[in-house]
Amino acid sequence: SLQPSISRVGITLEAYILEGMIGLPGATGAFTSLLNQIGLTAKLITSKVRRAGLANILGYTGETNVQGEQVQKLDEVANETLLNALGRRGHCAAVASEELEELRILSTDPRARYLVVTDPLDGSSNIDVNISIGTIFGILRKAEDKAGADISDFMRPGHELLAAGYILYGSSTMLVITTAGSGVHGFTYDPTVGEFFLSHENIRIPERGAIYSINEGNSARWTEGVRRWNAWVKEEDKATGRPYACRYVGSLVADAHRTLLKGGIFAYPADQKSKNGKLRLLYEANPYAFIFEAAGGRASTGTERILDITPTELHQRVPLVLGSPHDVEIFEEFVRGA
Ligand code: AHM
Ligand code: MG
Repeated sequence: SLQPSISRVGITLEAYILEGMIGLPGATGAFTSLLNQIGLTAKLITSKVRRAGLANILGYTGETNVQGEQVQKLDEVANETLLNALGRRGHCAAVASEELEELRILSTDPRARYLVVTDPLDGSSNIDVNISIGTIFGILRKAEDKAGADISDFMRPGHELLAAGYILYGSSTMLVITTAGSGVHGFTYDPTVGEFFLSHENIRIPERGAIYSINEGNSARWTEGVRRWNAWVKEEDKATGRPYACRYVGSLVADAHRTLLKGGIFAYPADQKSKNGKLRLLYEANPYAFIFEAAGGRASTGTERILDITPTELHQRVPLVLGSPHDVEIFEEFVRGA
């Protein structure tokens, strides 16, 4: 008999959101609208990132262009693009951005219930060398009905996130997103039609992997536990698939994306110089921890679950270990000295 055509090909991000495949049970139109604004932001920033190399030539960005105009850096452009898009519909009360010293209030309407945390353009050291960069975001709900928001509204542990995702400007642009309980889904951008199409439905991280990702240049400053773990991944042992391969782009969005799809481990631990690690709890660690757990992976500081940490400052740093459950477990064992 003929099978009806229930095609998973050609589903756009918008359609997926509209069908409630990503969203919240009983969600209001406001949340859906916010997700759509993020989809729009992804298109707007990608068009800017894709012209980055032309910036100085064409005068889009840079320091001072040939016309002598003051021009902006790409990370500032991404930040403004995102703030404008999120501010347009009025559902987002405030944004905490890695690019901004202070919170940015977008709406003082008490009905604006959502808060966004973001690193608008992560991997800044890779911008000038044409290597993958990305945008990271998370959405929280304001606990109280009040006009605007203040820093205390953002001091929520990551397990309270309603949604998290990232946009990777790689050889293609991809948007990966999860809303509480809906699984992790990836969409690939087709620039010829200007749409994100579902390409990776229900991403699950492998139980264990064979790749480790860490800035090994810092090894002299690591703790003993991290050094012993590092020696372990490089040891020869057929039974446990070692030595692991080493891959380190230096853009979290790229390193985490590879880890999510292929399994293994990414770590930016604390060291003698960076006592709390380098990455930011609100903008980087929490969104990724939320995504990795939703995909069956784990996210840890090495000693505790990232999503359980209650932040005390906006720009707080945290040691970050992301990956396959088995690989994060092994890292933790070495840190414990087991
Ligand atoms: P940024 O927010 O200034 O771009 O820095 C964050 C980046 C991450 O993308 C990446 O994981 C890390 O810094 C790399 O740091 P390092 O160059 O110390 O290895
Ligand atoms: Mg960053």
